[in-house]
Amino acid sequence: MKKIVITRNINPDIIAKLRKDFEVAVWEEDQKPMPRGKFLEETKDAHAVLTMLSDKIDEEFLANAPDLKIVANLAVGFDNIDLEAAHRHEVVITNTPDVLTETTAELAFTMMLVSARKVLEANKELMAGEWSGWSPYHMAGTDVFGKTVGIFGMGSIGAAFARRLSGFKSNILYHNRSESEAANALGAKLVSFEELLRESDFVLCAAPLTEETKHKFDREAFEQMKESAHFINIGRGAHVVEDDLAEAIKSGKIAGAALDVFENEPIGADHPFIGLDNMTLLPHIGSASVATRNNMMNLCVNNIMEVLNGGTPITPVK
Ligand code: 8YV
Repeated sequence: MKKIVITRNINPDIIAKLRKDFEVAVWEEDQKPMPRGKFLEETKDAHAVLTMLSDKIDEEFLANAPDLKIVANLAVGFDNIDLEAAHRHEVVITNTPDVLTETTAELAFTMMLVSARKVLEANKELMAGEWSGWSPYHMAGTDVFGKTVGIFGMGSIGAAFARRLSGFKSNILYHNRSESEAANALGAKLVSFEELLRESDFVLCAAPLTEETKHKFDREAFEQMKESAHFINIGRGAHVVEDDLAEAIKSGKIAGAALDVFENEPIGADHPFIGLDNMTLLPHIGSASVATRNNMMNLCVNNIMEVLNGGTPITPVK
């Protein structure tokens, strides 16, 4: 019987269909990734693995699993995977595009509004019993309506975010490797990275992490942004030099930041962002609606079944 290793405790109803024809080993400890040693041990004789971003798919892992046919990554991003090594070992890699687009764009939009309107500070004050009364500028934030919004990375999530701006009479700028027809159709304008930083009231990072985009948002970038601007990141933490962002927030170089991703997750109490004002920090929940997570899991399972049954993967990463 072919063996499938699943590195997180995912919905048992969704993996039930795998159990009919395959041996399935699931790491059942919630919220804790399968330790590397256990992962290598468990996957030695595996034919498929269902992985998360926290699982490194590298030469060591691939050389250790000679029967492996497919790695189904439960994410649209695949920066945890050495694609070249996977191709060398003739292992199919799949991801979960499209099914999470709207959910992730929705969170990005929420983060922008929350940051602009000081929603977290206002809620915190009230919950602490510290609301002393009305005053004209109490918790007065900034409007999103009518502002310039810059999107770094105009893939499907960037485009879904841009679509949501249509009710806000926004001026939309974007920076991308290539022109996006979907963005152009919304009236968005392709600009240089510098123009995006200079002109935008809100800057959203929705790009995949690559060598070119790593640490793109550094001190120099934050210095070019408006002092009234907000930075939103639902891409990857490593797009940002985190100490530089902490400094930009502390010194008022930018007005606020809303982040769903961090360079080393999970972050703890000693992280430079903890305790800073004007920061909306979320624990990587971009695609976390129940329906979307189920769709992502189903897509991984279907990819695995296709490949192990000799078919064609549904969403291969080329
Ligand atoms: C995943 C994500 O839920 O899809 C991605 O790339 O970052 C999230 O949607 C998370 O990475 C878990 O693997």
